[in-house]
Amino acid sequence: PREKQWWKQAVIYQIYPASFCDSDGDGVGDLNGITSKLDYIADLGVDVIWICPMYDSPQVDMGYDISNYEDVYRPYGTVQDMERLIKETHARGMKIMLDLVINHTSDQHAWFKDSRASKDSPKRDWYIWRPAKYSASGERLPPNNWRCNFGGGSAWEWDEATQEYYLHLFAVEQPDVNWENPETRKAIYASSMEFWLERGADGFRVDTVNMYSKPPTLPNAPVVDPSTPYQPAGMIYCNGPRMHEFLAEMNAVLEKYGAITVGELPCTPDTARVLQYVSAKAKQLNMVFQFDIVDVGMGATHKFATPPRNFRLPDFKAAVDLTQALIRGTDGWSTVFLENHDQARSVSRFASDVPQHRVASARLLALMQACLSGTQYVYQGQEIGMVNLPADGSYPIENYLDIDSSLFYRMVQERYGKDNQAELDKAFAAIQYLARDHARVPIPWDGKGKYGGFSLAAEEAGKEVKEPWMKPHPLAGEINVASQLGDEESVLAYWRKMLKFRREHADLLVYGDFVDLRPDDGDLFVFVKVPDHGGGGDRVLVVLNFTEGEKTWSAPNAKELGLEREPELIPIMSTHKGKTEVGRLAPFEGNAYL
Ligand code: TEU
Repeated sequence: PREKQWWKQAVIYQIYPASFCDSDGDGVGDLNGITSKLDYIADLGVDVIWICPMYDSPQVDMGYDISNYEDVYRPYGTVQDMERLIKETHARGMKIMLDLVINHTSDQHAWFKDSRASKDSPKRDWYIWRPAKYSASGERLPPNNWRCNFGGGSAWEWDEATQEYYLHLFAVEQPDVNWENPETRKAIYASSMEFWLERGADGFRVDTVNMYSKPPTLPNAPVVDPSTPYQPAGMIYCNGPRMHEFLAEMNAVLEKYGAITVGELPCTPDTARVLQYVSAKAKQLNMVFQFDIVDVGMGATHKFATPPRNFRLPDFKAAVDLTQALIRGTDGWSTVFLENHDQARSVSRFASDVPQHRVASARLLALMQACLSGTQYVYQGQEIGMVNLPADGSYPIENYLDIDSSLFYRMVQERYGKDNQAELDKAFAAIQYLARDHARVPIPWDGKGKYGGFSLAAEEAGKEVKEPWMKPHPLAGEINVASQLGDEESVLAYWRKMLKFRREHADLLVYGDFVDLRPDDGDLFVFVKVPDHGGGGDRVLVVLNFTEGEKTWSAPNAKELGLEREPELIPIMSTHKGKTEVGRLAPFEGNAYL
């Protein structure tokens, strides 16, 4: 049987500091705001919190551009506030993970300032500098055709002063660190990891963990989009030759503290490759985030090059199957998540956010996730069923602030002209569907408070409260924490129930094997969880209706379920109250049977 570990059955709750809770009324979330909500989080049934970057940063990419690992972004608080948050988290029996962003730093980090100062700077080699190439006609060109991850431009930026290009896989202001340099690696471990482990952090969510080692020749990416010189190159720069050596080195540090890790693995669809990071034997990472599920419906050449809801349920199910397969017959481990700070809201993406269906949809997805194997992650606001920003004009494009959305929109304006309404509408539709902004709106703590109660404590203390850094959700009056807290029928109550249900049936729900019984069904998701040792014993059957219509279904027989006798199908959980009938499903209804 599969090896049990506390972190495998843990529920991890992700917090985005800027948007979680504003304790002082300045319109920006802060660490003391997080501390003030720890009881709320613990009550949900959470074991670990993960805080997105709270380090000092110019905030070009909301803190994923770090200018000092050893300090806190002042509007969020101080190192002392962080120490208090760690202490208070531990006092409630929870653990705390921080975000480890070490593929790149901010261009305002002292290391990069040194590096760019001159070609002879002792830190020149701490980043990735290359000379220009020249075309036959003498035009200056970047070293290769890689596109950066935001907008549509080159991954190389020309530095006028020292006449070389530097690599930035993300924003221009996020230069990639040169991991080939051992001195740089040592400095990274000390500054970003040990500094916080010494202060009580229990682990890290490791940003873009498979990008540290670049292929030495920096080869061109194949041309998939002939309309531009810059091509998506993730398949080239991810999973480079020295990745596992670097991770082993990092682990020597992490192990001293018993720290746990979850690493982001974009551009890695191959299960065998993923296992090299997350098999227990490999000792690289405890957990990984695969992108297969959250990439469903995204454009092939560019994330936003897609019309809304551009996928069929079987695509979604195949992606779920792929991530669940990670633990099938292996010593690897999986994660369960549909949301994070980079994703639009799951109810809007994978089910339905229209008023008559959104509560059922949120419950349906909660039930589904509770029944999938791996460590469960919940992103702030997911537990109250938050949905995407509306497309009805109440949240215009100017309100979208994320660099990913705004650079894309600007690229479309530049390419097609600011008066090409058809192209602009298409771009906005994609943003309304997939933008990271949907996850970054201030949490509505109380629909009756100002700005959705984002700064409620300050407001109640009679302070003047500023408008939040990002415009509040227009539906804050309808979807907020306060109105769900006392309501047993709320999405919040349902999530709490789901996390408990998951714990009670952990052998099957957390550790069991997943089998999709009807992979081609375009309307229903029907799967079974079987004991991981493959032998006899209970199974959990899960039936989920992903449509707006009523559906009928026939129960799988003993053979399909791997049982000797026909199953009795005892209902153990439903999205709909008092539901026991087998064979009929209301819109977005889901049921689990033993
Ligand atoms: O994201 C890494 C990532 O690989 C991308 O999928 C990113 O989400 C995508 O380009 C956006 O469309 C991580 C962080 O989670 C993200 O917030 C940061 O912006 C990024 O790294 C750079 O640090």
